[in-house]
Formats: sequence, structure tokens, C-alpha cells
Amino acid sequence: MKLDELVERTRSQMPSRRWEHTQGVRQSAVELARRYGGDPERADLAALLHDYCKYWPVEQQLETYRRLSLPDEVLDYDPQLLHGPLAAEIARSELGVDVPEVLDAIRYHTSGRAGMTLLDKIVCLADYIEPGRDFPEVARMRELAVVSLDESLLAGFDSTIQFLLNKGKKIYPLTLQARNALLDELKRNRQDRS
Ligand code: DGI
Ligand code: FE
Ligand code: FE
Repeated sequence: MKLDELVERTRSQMPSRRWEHTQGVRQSAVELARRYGGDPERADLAALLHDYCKYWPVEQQLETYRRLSLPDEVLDYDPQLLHGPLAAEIARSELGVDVPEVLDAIRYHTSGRAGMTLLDKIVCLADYIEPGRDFPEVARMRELAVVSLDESLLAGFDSTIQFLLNKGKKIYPLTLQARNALLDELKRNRQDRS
């Protein structure tokens, strides 16, 4: 499918507020790709599709998730975690996206994972810091994003984990693994420099 068709298909899945968020994530993802040596076109495509299923009713998300035989583990956690893997699977099977790196960035944009690729990090961070976002840590994250992709993303996972802890909610293991892996990467990079 061509980009303009994908744009229209995606826009038709969501209310205008979420479409504005999507446009913001595209813009931020392209900026981050240019800054950190990623592929701006892939960043744009993954950002465009990342929340494709987010505004489907939860029942429809669950039903589709099961029908597509996606991994069960996530079903024990917050239903907010379904829309990434779902969007990746729809992108692959219905929208003709066949670049594994793009599909992974969509799949893991909410949870993160251990050993995130550059594109995973770009999309996940763009989702946190796009211009329309407003939460207490976002100003600090935007400052950090200019100097360190990893430090900024780490601050994002910290704030999400903190938020879930405060609400007494479960934390999906991939998010903890993503945070731990980022800490290790940052430590390794500091050692390499000294
Ligand atoms: O879809 P968006 O609103 O743009 O953002 P997102 O895909 O990052 O979804 C974030 C929501 O998911 C946020 O409200 C927190 C919620 N959530 C619930 N459990 C977890 C979780 N997020 C992460 N990273 N890990 C969890 O275990
Ligand atoms: Fe999302
Ligand atoms: Fe999003």
C-alpha cells in the first residue's frame, strides 16, 4: 500500500485527537532518526502505524488478538499493552508492511523490550515526547532527547514504571527488561569512553 493510502486508512481508525498525536509522533520520530542516524522513512512509517488499533473497543482488540493467535502472556496484563502487537500484525497481514524492523518498532512501542533496536527506541521515545504530550517529566525528557536517546528513554520508562507503581498496577516484564537493558547499555557506553 502507498503512503497516502496508509495515511487515510490510519486516520480512519481513530478520533481526530489521536490522529493529531500520531502526526506528532511522526514528526518527532523523523527528527530523532535524523539526529541519531536512523532511517527517517522507516521511523515515519512505524510512527504512522504505531497506534492503529488503539481506539478499537477493547473487546474488539481482545477478539482480534486471540483470532490472530498472538502470544498469550500479555493477556495477564493491562489491555493497553495489546494495541502494539495488534498493530504490527495488522500492518503485516493487511497493510503489506514487510520490513521486520518497522514491524518490531510498532510491536514494542508501548512495552519496550530488552536490547531495543535504534528504530524501537526512536518510535518509543517519539511517542513520549511528541509536541502534544503533557506530563510532569516530559520537559526533562525533551531536553535529554537532544543529547541522549538512551537517557531520555530511560527517564520515560522510569516515569511509566513509577506511574504504574503509584496506581498499584502490574508491570509487564518486557518494560522492566527494557529499562534494565538501557541501564546496562548506558554503563557500557560510559566505560568505553573512560
Ligand atoms: O498509546 P499511547 O497512549 O500513545 O502510549 P503507549 O502505547 O505508550 O501506552 C501507554 C499506556 O500503557 C500508559 O497509559 C501505561 C500503559 N501501561 C500499562 N501497563 C504497562 C503500560 N506501559 C508499559 N510500558 N508497561 C506496562 O506494563
Ligand atoms: Fe500506543
Ligand atoms: Fe502513541
